[in-house]
Amino acid sequence: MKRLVMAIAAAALVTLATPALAHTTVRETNIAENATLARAPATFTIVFSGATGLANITLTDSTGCVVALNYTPPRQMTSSFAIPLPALTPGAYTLAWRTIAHDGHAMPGAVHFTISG
Ligand SMILES: [Cu+2]
Repeated sequence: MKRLVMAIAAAALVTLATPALAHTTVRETNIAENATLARAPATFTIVFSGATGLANITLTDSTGCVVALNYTPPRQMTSSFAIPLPALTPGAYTLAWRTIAHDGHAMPGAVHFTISG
């Protein structure tokens, strides 16, 4: 009986640990958080710690207006994404995304930056 209890406890621990393992973290972006840039790079690249789904990514300006991106996330999970950026006028911008982990959980992320012009 004691062995069974321990087996159940071990299984519970594995279950608890799984969500963190299933999630990925941002390893690298080519625009640093709060960066000030003379002009937008042609492409925003983001690398995750492992394969993840990208549900969506949006670019908004300082007034909250959406700046159209000519990009459709791939259907399959992958660890790096390259999103073409349009030319941007000076101002503050936010790139916000939502990834989907292997366990189906959505994870938000964002990078804020300024185009100084
Ligand atoms: Cu999860």
